[in-house]
Amino acid sequence: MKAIQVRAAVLLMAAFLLGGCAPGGGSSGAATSPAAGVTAAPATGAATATAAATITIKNFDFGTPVTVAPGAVVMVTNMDSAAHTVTADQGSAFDVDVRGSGGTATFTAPSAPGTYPYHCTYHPNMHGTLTVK
Ligand SMILES: [Cu+2]
Repeated sequence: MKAIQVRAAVLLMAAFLLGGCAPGGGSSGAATSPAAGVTAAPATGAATATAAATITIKNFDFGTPVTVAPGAVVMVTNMDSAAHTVTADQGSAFDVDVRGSGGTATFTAPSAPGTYPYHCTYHPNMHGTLTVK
């Protein structure tokens, strides 16, 4: 009886250790998809204005430059406590105000391919670039 219990415990531990190996393999898989937050994944399902890309503002920085298709919906997430804007440097290609502390906003990317520098109207030292192609 005792021996069986010990054996079961050993098997459980072995299973745990084997299971423990899985995250190691998983982490190498994760390394292949660091751009997941930025890529324009072909959206399936959820038809309602699914964002093609997300700009995440953090520490007064617009983060990784984003590339989207013409007219794509771009989501902006603001992780700072301060409010920010995503405002095209030239013309009125896009201009959204994003509340702080996890606030979000969306805007539609220009339909003309090109590189669109933008800034924050509250913090003129903040700059980013949106690429449309
Ligand atoms: Cu700002």
